[in-house]
Amino acid sequence: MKVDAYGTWHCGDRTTKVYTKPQTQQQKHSHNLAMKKPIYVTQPSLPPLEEFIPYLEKIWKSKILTNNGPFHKQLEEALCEYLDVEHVALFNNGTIALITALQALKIKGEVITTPYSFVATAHSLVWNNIEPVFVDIDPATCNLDPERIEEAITPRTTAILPVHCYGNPCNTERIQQIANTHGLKVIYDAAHAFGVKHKGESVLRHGDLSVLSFHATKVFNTFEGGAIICPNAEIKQRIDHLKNFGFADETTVMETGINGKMSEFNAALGLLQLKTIDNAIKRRRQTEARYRNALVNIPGITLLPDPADTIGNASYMPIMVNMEYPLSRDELYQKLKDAGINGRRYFHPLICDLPMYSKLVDENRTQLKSARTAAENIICLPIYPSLLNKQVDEVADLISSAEDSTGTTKTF
Ligand code: T4K
Repeated sequence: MKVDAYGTWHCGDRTTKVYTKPQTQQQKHSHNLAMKKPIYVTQPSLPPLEEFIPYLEKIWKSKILTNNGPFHKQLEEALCEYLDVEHVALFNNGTIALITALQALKIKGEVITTPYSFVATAHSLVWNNIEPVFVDIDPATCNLDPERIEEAITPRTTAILPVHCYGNPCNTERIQQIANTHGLKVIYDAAHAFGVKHKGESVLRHGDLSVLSFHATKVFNTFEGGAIICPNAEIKQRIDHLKNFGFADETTVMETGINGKMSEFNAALGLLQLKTIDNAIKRRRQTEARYRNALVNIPGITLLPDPADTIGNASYMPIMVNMEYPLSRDELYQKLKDAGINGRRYFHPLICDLPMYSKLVDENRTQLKSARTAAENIICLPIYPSLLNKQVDEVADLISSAEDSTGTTKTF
């Protein structure tokens, strides 16, 4: 007899909802698991529904649903202030924002980027007919290793597209130096870096443009959404045209734009989310500290170093499972899953190993050793504001009491 995640008992080809009191230890364990709600890698923060209703009433009354409406304008202003940046252009998601950022700077040819990211980073290049050139990461940050960039530059290289992976700031100074030397643009994929400060200033102030994601799984969410952070009014204007089909006014189409606009619904939600974002990030950071404290001394588990001079957003909780750990990464991932804890292997597989990219990688030209090691060892543990301390402890306890292949339980 088996119990599924919804508490339904399956016996042979019969399925029944009849409750039978669990007798054996094994049955009790299965029963507890079935009764328990799974813990996901993340869970979106949402405001109380009643607080959203007045915003919806305003939308219903005005009938302005999109196209740079009042909530859209307010959110752009509020985000400039909150993020301490000059200009924000809102988008319907981070991927379209990335595609548009590349268009706005007329990037062509080859772009140097990281294979250790979500697929949208490289996809945004291919959607612009640009060839991604994958360069290895620094294992301490999981970000593009600046010391490997120059060897990948060719006459066709026009830009660098680094990712602030897990919200860890890239080495922005070194990347800018390289870009200046070789006349390259820099666009940061800052999908994970909402609110991150480095050396006292927003990490979003670096490069020519930075791109945020406000997807449901992100630190700051508008259900779906994204933004481009622009350093000046001219580029913001160009991006505003591009995200609205290229329209500059009723009859003038400046270029072949796209529909990347954020709706009033999402913008209104964003305004409400901003009210609680400081507390949400504070709570994430507390959870990260609790995990770090519980996991720091477990042989075979490595935590990424806390980045220097940084106020992070604890958007992800990556751990590396090394050779000394009694279980492989995938065995630990499965052990957590069996206990209803859904970690994720962000970012495995590497983008360069996906079928549409694998032909592009010439390992003789660019070794991706650190990226491969990270992709083979990583698990991102659940982290989100409503995750309880006791749930964090449960995850940490499961990791610290590992069984090796002989079945012996080791408690560290
Ligand atoms: N660049 C980078 C570096 C990125 O990480 C991303 C997105 C982008 C660019 C593109 O930005 P967007 O175009 O998405 O704005 C998720 C997200 O879909 C994706 O936005 C994110 N990165 C990526 C890292 O993670 P999945 O396939 O892992 O999502 P999913 O649906 O499996 O969600 C993970 C868990 O979150 C679920 O198990 C449960 C929970 N969840 C998820 C959703 C969608 C909820 O509780 N509620 C929800 O509505 O990709």
